[in-house]
Amino acid sequence: MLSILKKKRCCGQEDETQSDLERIILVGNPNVGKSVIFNHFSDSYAIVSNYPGTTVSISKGKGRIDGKEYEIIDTPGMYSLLPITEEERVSQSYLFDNDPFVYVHVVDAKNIQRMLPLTLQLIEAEVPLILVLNMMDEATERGIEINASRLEQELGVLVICTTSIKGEGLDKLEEAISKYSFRHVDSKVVYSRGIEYAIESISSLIQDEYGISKRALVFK
Ligand SMILES: Nc1nc2c(ncn2[C@@H]2O[C@H](COP(=O)(O)OP(=O)(O)OP(=O)(O)O)[C@@H](O)[C@H]2O)c(=O)[nH]1
Ligand SMILES: [Mg+2]
Repeated sequence: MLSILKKKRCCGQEDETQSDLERIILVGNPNVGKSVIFNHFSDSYAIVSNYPGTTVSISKGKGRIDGKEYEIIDTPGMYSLLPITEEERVSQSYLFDNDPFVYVHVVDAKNIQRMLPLTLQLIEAEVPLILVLNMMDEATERGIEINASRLEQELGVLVICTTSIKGEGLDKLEEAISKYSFRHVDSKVVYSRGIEYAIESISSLIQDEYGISKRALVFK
């Protein structure tokens, strides 16, 4: 099960498919608008290729935000950090990759309740994160109101509302990315004393550094 886990690479160890640019990685459930956002940010030279050893395609492109160039990666949809499908395994492998600048976690605002479990897992993994509530047009049509600033306070991560097919909110997302700096956020899910004790005990046995927190690794 841990076969897809990669230890954090040490400085100087480069893989030829990686550029020196800071990377923005789009993650989230299937069909939430990740690729629409990818197409907005990435230039016309985006490359679609199969993830090594799989038939799962990954799009990589470059994009300029506030004068700075980034590599942007569009991952296949995933429901959970406990992967079942090959697509989820591939998406998850990006979570263990070396230090992306930020993960942009895109969710479908009209189905926010179904989406937030993955958000909580990403917070638990202590990865750099911006949460994008996309498809706000459809949420609004359905009379769903979301207090984004309250959600931001509760979760401790930046929350940006977008309707990506109309380009709405993408300027705010650009601004959030350009000003982003990582801030540690404690896990929002606290288990019973026994489970927390087990998490603590197992974490203390993990010596190496991975792309996600030891707490999240324990669950895997
Ligand atoms: N109404 C509305 N539709 C959107 C919005 N963003 C994306 N869509 C539509 O939602 C569908 C899915 O968008 P994609 O960008 O392909 O979604 P994805 O997250 O990349 O999906 P997977 O690659 O399957 O994981 C498309 O038909 C988009 O046109 C939005 O803000 N509002
Ligand atoms: Mg897509």
